Amino acid sequence: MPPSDLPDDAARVLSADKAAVSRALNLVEDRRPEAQTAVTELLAALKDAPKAAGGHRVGLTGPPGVGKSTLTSALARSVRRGGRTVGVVAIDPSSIRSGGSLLGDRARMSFDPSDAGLFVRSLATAGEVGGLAYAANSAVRVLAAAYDMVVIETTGVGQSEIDIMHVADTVVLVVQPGSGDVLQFLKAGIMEIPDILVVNKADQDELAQRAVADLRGALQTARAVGATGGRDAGWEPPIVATSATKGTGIDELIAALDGHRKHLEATLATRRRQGEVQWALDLFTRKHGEHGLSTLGGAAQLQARAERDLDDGETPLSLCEHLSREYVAALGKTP
Ligand SMILES: Nc1nc2c(ncn2[C@@H]2O[C@H](COP(=O)(O)OP(=O)(O)OP(=O)(O)O)[C@@H](O)[C@H]2O)c(=O)[nH]1
Ligand SMILES: [Mg+2]
Repeated sequence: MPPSDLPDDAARVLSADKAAVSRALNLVEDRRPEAQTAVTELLAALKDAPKAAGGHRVGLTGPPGVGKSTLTSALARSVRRGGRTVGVVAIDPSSIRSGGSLLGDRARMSFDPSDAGLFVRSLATAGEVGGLAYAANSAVRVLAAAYDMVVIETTGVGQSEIDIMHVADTVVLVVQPGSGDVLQFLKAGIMEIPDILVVNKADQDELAQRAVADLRGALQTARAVGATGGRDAGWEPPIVATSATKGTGIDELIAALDGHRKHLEATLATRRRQGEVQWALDLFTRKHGEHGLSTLGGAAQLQARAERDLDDGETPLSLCEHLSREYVAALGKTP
């Protein structure tokens, strides 16, 4: 679709107009029904954005305070120097927005505001159930239409790590030396194996090399047990030591990211499609529960249906709306 046929805002997002991207993310954050309808329309218009297909969606996750935001700043600066444009969104499940600023903002990133090829925003989700997934999915699609690389930062190991998997092509888990809990999670199969592991603060602690070795061990155990398996068998997750504050290891991280993106080339479309199916069904299930699923034929049937409908041009948000209407209609028919 040529830009002139698109709604104004979508065309502006495609041309990486910062004000338009910012407005779009304001809508994503706004949980009122009319805003959500507008997001659905916008995402439908951005669905086949030319930038999105060739771009890279990177999810950066890890425990609080390990240096994710500092690392994101360093990464974005390096990627920009290489010529690619970057959109960053930090999703903070614990914060709310007030008077335009984010209360309890944990992003703490420093960027050159005059750089047109770099966009950075925090998104509040105020701890709503499904809020992180909704915000992450929508924000990533907006940014992917405008920038070559999209980085999503989320804090926490657990649900946010699972949610981020559905939206990111590459999941990076950031830890710091001495973070034994993450090792335990990996070993016990509580956590999916990320695509890339980063040991940050490698400057601070002479134990950084030890941490890399420990992680390698935990990874081997996790893979041997095969509990969560990682997302694809043919990829050996690299472990990169970085210092976000000193800027060391950033080139290695970029090489690892580019390596993974290249590795995904053949399966990327399928991976993104699976993420969309999962998102559509998650949204529906969060609204209507197991009863919703079973009323419309069960998980397997809905999964197949979601794949077909998304191929036919639905977006995850519009599909969820259609399913909800069908569910309500079905309820009306049962005595
Ligand atoms: N020595 C050292 N300190 C670092 C490094 N990276 C980050 N820090 C410091 O660690 C603290 C937390 O950094 P953030 O980037 O805010 O960490 P975060 O993971 O984004 O934190 P949350 O978003 O709150 O989970 C700050 O004081 C940083 O200056 C590093 O490589 N070395
Ligand atoms: Mg942060």
